[in-house]
Amino acid sequence: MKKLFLFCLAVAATMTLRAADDLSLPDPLLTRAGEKVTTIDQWQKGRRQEILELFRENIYGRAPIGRPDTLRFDVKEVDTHAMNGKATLKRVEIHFSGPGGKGMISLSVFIPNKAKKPVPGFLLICNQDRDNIDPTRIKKSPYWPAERIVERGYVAATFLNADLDPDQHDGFKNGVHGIFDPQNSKRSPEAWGTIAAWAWGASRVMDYLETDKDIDKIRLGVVGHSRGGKTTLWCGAEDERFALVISNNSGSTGAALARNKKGEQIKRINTSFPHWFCENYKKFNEKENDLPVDQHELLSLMAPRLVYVASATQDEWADPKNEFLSCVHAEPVYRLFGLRGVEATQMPNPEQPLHTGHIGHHIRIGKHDLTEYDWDRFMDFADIHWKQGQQSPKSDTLPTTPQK
Ligand code: GTR
Repeated sequence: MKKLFLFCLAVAATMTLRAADDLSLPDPLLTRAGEKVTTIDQWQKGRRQEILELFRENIYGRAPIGRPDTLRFDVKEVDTHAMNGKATLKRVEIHFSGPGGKGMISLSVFIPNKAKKPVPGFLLICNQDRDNIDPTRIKKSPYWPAERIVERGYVAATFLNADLDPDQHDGFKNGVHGIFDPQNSKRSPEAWGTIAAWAWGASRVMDYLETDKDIDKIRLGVVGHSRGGKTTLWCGAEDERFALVISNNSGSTGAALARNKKGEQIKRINTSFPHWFCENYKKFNEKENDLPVDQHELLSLMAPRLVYVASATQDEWADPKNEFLSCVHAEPVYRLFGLRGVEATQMPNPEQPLHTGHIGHHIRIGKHDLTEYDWDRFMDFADIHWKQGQQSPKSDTLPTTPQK
């Protein structure tokens, strides 16, 4: 049985490499100097840093600061009877300041009362309007089904991306760019864009979450849809405290490979949203093959943590096929850790999730959106990998523990 499994892995590896060659994808396990990465140590200390730097320099930009010394948490409200007594709601203000002024993230967290503490959970980076994340729960939205998340035994936390940086091209004056960017000097072509600013915000929220004794800081997922999904991937690459990184319908410069991409391409995204990425990214307009990285390498930066890519059948702008191929081509890095990746080389059928490996995937029937179906699949995946067997994979699927 074990021999058969190893044989299948070897065949899959060959197929993956062949497909990678066809697309001229950079090999995540080959350094710029042409050295093959064969050990975890070489990956962690060398190649991982090299890839991360390439993404900073060419795509998302470089944040000028990590955790500011001025960071301060102010717990404004603790309501132990939220959701008809099913949850405790905490509303926390996360304050910071820099040379250009002050900022604040407003965080809402629901912790299931019945669950054993500390409780694992999900942090949504909300890029829709405030009504989708109403902490009073007068307004409810499938975009953030907080009741459902709590019912399934998880923490539901969220904040608004606009708290960090409004989604407009204002020359990087407002939001955290204005607060932390070097004053009176010309902006570097590697300076952080808006996606990186939102990702930085999720890390500041993590700074709070890891201090809360009710929350299981080693089992926290970060979730985002579309531009929010691009943000979660960049956040998970920069901040290894997130144990699970979920990108929903993230498409261009999210989960989807840039090379040979259908729908939105680099020139288009840089034209419609000139503030999302660093200035250097514009060099790759209509030149996706010149990029020294591709998005499968962004996924590979999550290894050995869990990563999840969700697509939708009608979301052609995002390109579900290239989102899936990214998962396939990130897999060699997971195998270096002795872990399974997405475990498929052919596009799966709609609503047939791939959950047994460390790279999760599903394609929902429908349009570009974040729905309760998606959330339920994210929680199924977390159940399998975090709660070990409460909703275990079917007996004919393979275990998820590392292979020796
Ligand atoms: C689109 C954009 C996509 C995606 C989407 C969204 O207009 O082209 O890259 O991010 O917005 O965030 O909803």
